Amino acid sequence: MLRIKRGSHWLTHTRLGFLLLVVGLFWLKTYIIYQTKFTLGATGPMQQVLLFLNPLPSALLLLGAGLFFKGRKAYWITLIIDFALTFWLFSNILYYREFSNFLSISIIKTSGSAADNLGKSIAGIILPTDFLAFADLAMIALLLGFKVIKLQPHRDRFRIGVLVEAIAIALLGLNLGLANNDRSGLLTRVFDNNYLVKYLGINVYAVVDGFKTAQASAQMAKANSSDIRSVRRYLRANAVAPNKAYHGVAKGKNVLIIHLESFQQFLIDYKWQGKEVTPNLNKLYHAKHTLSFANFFNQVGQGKTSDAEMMLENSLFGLQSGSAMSSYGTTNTFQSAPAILSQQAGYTTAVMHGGAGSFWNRNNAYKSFGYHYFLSLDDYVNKPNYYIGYGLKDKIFFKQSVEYLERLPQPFYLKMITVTNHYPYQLDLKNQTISKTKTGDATVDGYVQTAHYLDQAIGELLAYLKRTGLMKRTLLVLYGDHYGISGNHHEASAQLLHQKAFTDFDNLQFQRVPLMIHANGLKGGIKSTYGGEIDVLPTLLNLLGIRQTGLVQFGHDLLSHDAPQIVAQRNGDFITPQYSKVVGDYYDTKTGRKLQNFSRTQKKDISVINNKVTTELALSDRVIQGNLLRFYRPNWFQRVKPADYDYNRQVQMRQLFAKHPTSLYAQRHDKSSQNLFKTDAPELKK
Ligand code: GP9
Ligand code: MN
Repeated sequence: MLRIKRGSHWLTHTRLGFLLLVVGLFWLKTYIIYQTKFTLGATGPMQQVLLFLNPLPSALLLLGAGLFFKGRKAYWITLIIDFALTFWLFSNILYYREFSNFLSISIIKTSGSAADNLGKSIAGIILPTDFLAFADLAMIALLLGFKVIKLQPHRDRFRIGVLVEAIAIALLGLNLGLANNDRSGLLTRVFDNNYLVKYLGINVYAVVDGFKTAQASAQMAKANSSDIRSVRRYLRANAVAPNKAYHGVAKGKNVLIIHLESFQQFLIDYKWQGKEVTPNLNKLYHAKHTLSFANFFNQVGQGKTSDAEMMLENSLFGLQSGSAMSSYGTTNTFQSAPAILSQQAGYTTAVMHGGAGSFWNRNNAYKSFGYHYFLSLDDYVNKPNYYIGYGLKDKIFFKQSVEYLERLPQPFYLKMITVTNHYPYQLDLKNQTISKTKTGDATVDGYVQTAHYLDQAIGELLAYLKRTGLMKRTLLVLYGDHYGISGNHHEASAQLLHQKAFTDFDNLQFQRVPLMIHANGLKGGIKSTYGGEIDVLPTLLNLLGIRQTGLVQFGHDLLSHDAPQIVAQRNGDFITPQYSKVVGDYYDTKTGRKLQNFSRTQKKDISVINNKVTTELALSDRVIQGNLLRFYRPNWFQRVKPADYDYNRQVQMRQLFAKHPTSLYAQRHDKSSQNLFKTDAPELKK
C-alpha cells in the first residue's frame, strides 16, 4: 500500500514521474488506436510484439526532450509535443478511414487535395470515439489543473535526460532490428505504408516518409544519364510484342477517353432492386465492337485520380507516397500520350473537367504532358445547383463541353473527366432515380445512386456522338480510375456482392475497374487477359498505329499474345491469373484459397513475380524521382516545352474559336451541334 502511495507520489511530484506518466498514457492509447482504428493485420507473435512495442521508443525520445528544460517550460514542452503527436495520430485516423493509408508529407505539402478530400467529408466520417485520442491529454490537463500533479521546479541532472534519451534510442534500435529481421528490406523494398506503421509505428513512419521525400529530391540532383540507360535495358529485355492484327485498326480516328470516376467493375451488369444500375455502360460493355476487359485493375496509390492519369498518359506508375502529378508534374520532362499523338499524327489534344483546374496540379502537369487545351471549371457556367462535391454534375458538364468539343480540330485526343460519382456519393433529390442500397453504411449506400447518374450522363453523351456522326470517327476509351468503395467497408461490400464475408483477398479482386475500347468496326469481345492501367497507353498506341519505338513505358499491349498478365499494385501486392498477393499473403486467384504449403514451383513462380513487380515499381519511381526523361528521348520525339502552352481563358478561347476546317462545327457549315445534345438534367429544364 505504502509502495503504491509512494509510487503515485513519485509519478505526480517529479519530472521523471510526469514524463513516464505521459509516455505511458500515450503508449497505451496509441496501441488501442492501432487495434481499433487501423487494420494493420499483425500476424504471428513477432508482429504482435512489435505492434505493441513500437509506440514506446519514439514517444520516449520525443517527449523526453522536456527533461532538458527548466521549470514550467519543461512541462509545457512535453505537453506540446504530446499534443502534436496526438494530432498526427488523430489526422491519420480520419485519413485512414477513407483511404486505407497513412498521410504522407508529400500529400500534405503538394496538393491540398488530401485536405480537400477530407475537408469535404469529415462530418460524414468522424466518429465520437475518435476524440478519445485526446483523452489522456485531457486527463493530464485536469491533473495539472487540480494540482494533483505538482511541478518539480528544479531541473534534474543533465545526465538523467541523456540516460532517458539513450534508453529511447536503444529501444528504437531494438525495434528496428527485430522488424528488419522479420521483414528484410523493410525500409528499402517495401512499398506499403501499413507495413511501416505495423513494424515501426506511426511516428517512425512519419520520419521515414519525410526522409524518403528528402531522398527523392537528392536523387533528382544525383541522377544522370546512365540511370535511364539501365532502365531502358530492363525494358528492352522485358519487351512484349504488340498484337499485329490490331495494329493501326483505329488509325486516324479521334480518341475520346472517358474517365469514369471511382467506377468499379462490379457495377457492370449489377442490379439493385431488380434495376440495372448502369444500363448504358452495360450495353457498351457487351457490344460487338467493344473490346472489354474483365480482369483489368486499377493500380493507383495515394494519388488516386492523378495516379490513374499518370499511368494512362505515360505508362509510368504513380509513387509510393503522395501524387506524382502533384510533386513532379510541373518540373519533370515527360513523353506523354498527347505529345506523341500530336507529333506523330497531328492530333489536337484537350482535357475537359468540371472541377478546379488546380486539383492534382493538373494545370501545370498537362503542360508538361503537352496538352493543347485544358478546359476546367472556370471555362464552364457554374450555378449553385450545378455543382456537387468536386465539380459540375456530369450531365451539366457534358452538355456544356459540347460547345468546346465541336470546335476541336480533328483528329482530336480528348479526355473528359467525370466527377459526380465521387466519394461521399451525394446527389440532390431531383437527380436520384434509383434508391440507395441498404447496407447501413452511409458512405457506401449512395454509390449505386451516383453511378446510375454517371451512367445516364454517359448515355446522353453517347447519343450525342451518334447524332453528330462523331461516333463513326472516334475510338472511345472508357475506364474506371480506382475503387469507389475502399477497403474499410468490408461488411457493406459483402452485402453488395451478396457474399457471406469480404476478405482482404476479396478486396484485392475488388480493385477491378472497367476498360472498354469501342469503335465502329472494331473486332470486340470480352477479354479475360489480366492487366492494369499501366497497359492502356501501349494498347492504345498500337490500335492507332502509332510508333512506340524507344518509349519508356512500363506497360504493354493488352492484346499481345505474350501479355505477361502480372498486375502490380502500388504497395507491391499483385494479381496474376494464378496468384494473388495481398498484405503479404498469397492466394490462389481462381479459388481464393490461401496458399500455405508452397510447392517448389509455386515458390519459384512467386519469387519471379515478386521480383518483377518490385523491380518495375522501383524503376518507374527512378524515372519520375530522378526526372530521367530529361536525359533521353526517342529520336523521333521532340521535347515538350511547357511554356508553349497557355491555359488562360482568353488565350484558349481565341485559339479554340478560330476557324478550324476539320472541326465538327466547320463540317456542319458553321452550325453548332449543341442542340443535338439532349439532356434530362433537371437543372437545365426551362
Ligand atoms: C477532382 C478529382 C478527384 O478533380 O478528379 O480526384 P480523386 O479524389 O478521385 O483522386
Ligand atoms: Mn478519382
